[in-house]
Amino acid sequence: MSAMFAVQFLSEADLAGVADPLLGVIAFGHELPVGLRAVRLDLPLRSLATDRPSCFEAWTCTGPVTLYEEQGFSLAAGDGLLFGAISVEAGPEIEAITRDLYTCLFSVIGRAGCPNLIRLYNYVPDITALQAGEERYRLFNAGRGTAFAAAGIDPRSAPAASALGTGGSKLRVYFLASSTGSLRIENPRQVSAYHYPQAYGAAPPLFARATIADPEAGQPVLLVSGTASIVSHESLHPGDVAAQTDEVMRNLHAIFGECGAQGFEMDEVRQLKIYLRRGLDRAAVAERLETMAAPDRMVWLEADICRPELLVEIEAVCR
Ligand code: 3EB
Repeated sequence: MSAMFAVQFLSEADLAGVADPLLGVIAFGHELPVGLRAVRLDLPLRSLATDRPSCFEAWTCTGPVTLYEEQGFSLAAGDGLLFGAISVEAGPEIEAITRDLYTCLFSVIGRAGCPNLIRLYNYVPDITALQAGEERYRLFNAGRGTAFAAAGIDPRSAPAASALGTGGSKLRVYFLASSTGSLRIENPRQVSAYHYPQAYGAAPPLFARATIADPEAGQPVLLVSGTASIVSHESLHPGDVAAQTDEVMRNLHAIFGECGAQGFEMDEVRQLKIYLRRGLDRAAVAERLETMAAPDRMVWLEADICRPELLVEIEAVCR
């Protein structure tokens, strides 16, 4: 049985009427509706979509869903899929907290029979602040790396991911995993994250540029990682949000171009999440995106990007 899932942005009214079983619902800076039977996660990020009263990210599947909790995670299992979310106080011990969180995550997905991660989302408080002389994002990477190594997981099998700053004091992570395998896509314009040089920290970030879930099935889905203005391993166009956006678009085109026979097209994007360090840049960035996706398929969020010089990061889901 191949896993079938979908993700879409919904208003509160649409969420109440959604037909397929919910795995999880993510709220960006809004209160989550009461009585939702799903994994629920609040992300304290400022939503920049002033023209939309409420907007939630809804993950659905086709079969019945079982909700449960384990090792601090809220979990939804169904259809050979496992959706999970966790929030933990981060504090100064961000490296150890991240290591322990990921160690629990690997244990939880293994016990559920869904060891194949499809997508990971990481939100780190004060992500670019210094902690005892080291950037907190680098400490996060160290903790994540230790947990991957301890679980015996090959860095090249890490799934698509995002890592952004967030308000509040908690480290928030959510994920989708499956019982079946998925395909990892790299970007020929960029050094693979797990091969970044030590200049970006002793432990490299662990993620693929994209995952294709269910490449064998009739309905493959492309999940593109947070994509920034990075070529090779270097940040380009510091201080120039328009040029950074154009560079992000070139990276997205390159990633889509790697999907070969699956034939994903950028005009098929069903979900586009745009993170801006400065909310004021929205108009300048929107102009560069042109008609990449209909407005109801886009969410604009104010968030710190993991390198201080980066002003914009974009992630996408296709089909
Ligand atoms: C980059 O390409 C930009 O640490 O999980 C993007 C997606 C980024 C995921 C992560 C980091 C991560 O290096 C930052």
